[in-house]
Parts: sequence; C-alpha cells; structure tokens
Amino acid sequence: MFANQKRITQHIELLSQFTASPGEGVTRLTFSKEDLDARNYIKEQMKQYGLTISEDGLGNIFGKLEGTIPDAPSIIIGSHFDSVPNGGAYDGTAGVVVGLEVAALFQENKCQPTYPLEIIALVEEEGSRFGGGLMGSLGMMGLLTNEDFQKLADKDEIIVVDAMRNIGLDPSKLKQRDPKTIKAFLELHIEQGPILEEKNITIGVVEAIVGLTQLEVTVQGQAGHAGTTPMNGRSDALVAAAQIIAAFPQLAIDEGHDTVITTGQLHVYPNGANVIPSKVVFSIDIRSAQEVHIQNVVQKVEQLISSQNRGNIQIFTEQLLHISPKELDVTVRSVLKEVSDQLAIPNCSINSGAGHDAMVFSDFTAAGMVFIPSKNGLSHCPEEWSDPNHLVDGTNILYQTALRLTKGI
Ligand code: HGY
Ligand code: MN
Ligand code: MN
Repeated sequence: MFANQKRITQHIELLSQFTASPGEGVTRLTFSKEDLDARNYIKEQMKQYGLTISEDGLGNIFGKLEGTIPDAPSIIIGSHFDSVPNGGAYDGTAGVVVGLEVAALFQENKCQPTYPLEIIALVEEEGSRFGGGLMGSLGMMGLLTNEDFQKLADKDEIIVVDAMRNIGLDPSKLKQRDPKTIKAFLELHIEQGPILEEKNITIGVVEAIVGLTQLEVTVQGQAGHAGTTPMNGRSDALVAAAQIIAAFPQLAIDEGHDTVITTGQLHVYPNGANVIPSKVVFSIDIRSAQEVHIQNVVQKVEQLISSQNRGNIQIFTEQLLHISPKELDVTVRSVLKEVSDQLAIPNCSINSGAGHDAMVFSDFTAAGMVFIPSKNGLSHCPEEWSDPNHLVDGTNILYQTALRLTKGI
C-alpha cells in the first residue's frame, strides 16, 4: 500500500487555514488560537488512525501505536507545527502530515510493530513567540531547565505557562523524556533551499545540520524631541544599532565557509516618527557548518558591539540559543538511502542550512532526516510550496523505513 496523495494534500490544505494572517501566509504562533485549532485537528487525525494521544508539559503532541514488546523504545516520526510570521504551509507541517500518513498506512495495512511507532507534533521550533527556538525538542531532552522555561515570555510579556493554560494545556505535566524510550527519530522536512530542485532530485538524505547561535541585542540610548535636539547632543539608539547591523554581512563574507548572519527582528522604542529612539532590540542569527566559524563571528560581533558601547549609549547582549553543528545517524542515513533506492526514488546526500528538531534528538538517539524540494528554493514566506508527488515519495520512504525500524531490523 502506498501513501494517499489526496489525504496528504488535504491535511496540508486544512492545516494551512489555521493562520492569524489569512491570505498572507501561515502565522501560527505557539499556544495561539491557531495552535489550538491545528492541535485539535492533529489529535483528531491521530485518533482516527488508532493512536493513543498524549501531550507533555511543553505542549508537544504524541500519538502512539504500541508494539508487541512491552515498554520498548519508540520509533518517533514527526516535526514542528508552529510557524514563522507570514510563513509557508509546508515548513514543519509537511513532517507532521507525513507522520500522520505513515500512521494511516500502518492502520490500513494492519501493521503490528514490534517496537512502538510514535507520531509527534513539536511546539515552538521557530521561536517566533518565545524566542530562541527548538523549545519542544530541547525541553523533551532536558536541555531547557525548568527555570529557563518558566522565564520564557512573548513580546506582550505573556509568560509561557499562562499561554499554555490559556489553551487548556497543563505546564505542570512531565516535560523531560528519558532518551532510553526513543529508538530513533525520523523527520521529513522541506529543503527550504534551491539544491534539490536545481539537481532535479526528489529526496535529500540529510548528512549534517549547521550549528546556530541566536543573540538578542538591546541598545539603550536617550529619547528626545526630533526637532529641538541638536545632532551632537543625541544618543540615538537606532543609529547605533544600524551602524552595528550594517557591518554584519561583511563579517560573514570575511569568515567564509558559507557562514551566514541575519538580523530578522528589530523593535524600536518608543517608535514615534518625531521621537529620537530611546531603545532598540534586535536579533542576530549566526550559522555555519563548523563551530569554529560560528564562534569567530560571535567574537567579531561582540567586538563591534563594544565599539558602539560609548557615551550615553549602552548595549546589552543575551544569547537565546546555541546549538553546535550536528551529524545525523549513519545507520539511519543508510537505511533511508537504501529504501529510496529500492523505491527507485532519485536521491542524494545533502546538508541542512536550516536548523531542525532532529539536531536536538541527534545527541540522544539515532536521528535521520529526508528533504523534499522547495519550489524556487523559497521558504519562510507565503510562496513556500512543495510538490504533492514529492510528499508522497517522502512518505513512502518513511513508511518503509518505519516498517523496518519498528521490526527491529
Ligand atoms: O531557523 C531555522 O533554521 C528553522 O526554520 N527554525
Ligand atoms: Mn522554519
Ligand atoms: Mn522547520
């Protein structure tokens, strides 16, 4: 039995409707109303496919099909279901939908796994609401202390536990999962880049994922009247921030080795057209395939910032996330490749420039990922699109791989 394209595209279409920005891409922030609608939809499908449903103290959703060996570790398949602001319908969601379809195929084919199969929908991978990112997987693997978790708040100062309770979740439930209860983690994800499309190849078996550091910088200046304050008497937070940010591209280019640096978020306070900005808060996202290049750029950024830390301008930097580059499991990679070849699906090895939950799990269990092409290499935007045929191919690969791994072969 093969994956059902109609069912897959229907899941993608219906989930994409749970957005706070209809007509302008998918905006599904963690623990928002859109999260709750998507959560209920996902749980409804899990129930339909005969899975036992649970949600942990982070809000991650699990659907489990028990195996014949009691208390055996699970093969987990899934991804995240939150989004960036005005993002696409496939980032994360494709991996959750493919997990649901694998569960449906297990049910239709009356597969009785030896090791349990679990489908997972992870929260806050993007960090769009609470900052940093990978919250669901980091929390599951005990890499997010309860103290740090409790401190998380969104831009409206709503703390994460209140946001959870607002949609009926219980943050007091267990968060950390014993890694011994996980036999492997598999994730299908869109490539979010141009490589597979340019090569006209359907499947990328991911070898390694770049490391990333996310910083939040606060520039404190002095508000003032735009008309009456002489130019030499200003402590303009936005001008100081702009001079720092403008220097970033060259830092990454000088570092080379595909190192990238991005400022995606910038908030100006008090944000009045006739007020000299008193404060600016902006993000810095630094990535490279090798840790040394990330650290070099972080160091240069810190030197740049301290050079602007003068007079009435004060600058504070906070690290929101750091995760080193990860190599995915060699055995799982070879199974994914073998299955792709057996199904005669064109495939190649590929590295990921995007971060993924699989990189968190890879330190605790055998983690593997497959990519499918992104049209024009676009992602994190409403134009994000992937071919349903590729979703079917990816599902068939994960289904056959799950059959093998849940049999313990
Ligand atoms: O930022 C990333 O790489 C991912 O989309 N969270
Ligand atoms: Mn993303
Ligand atoms: Mn993603």
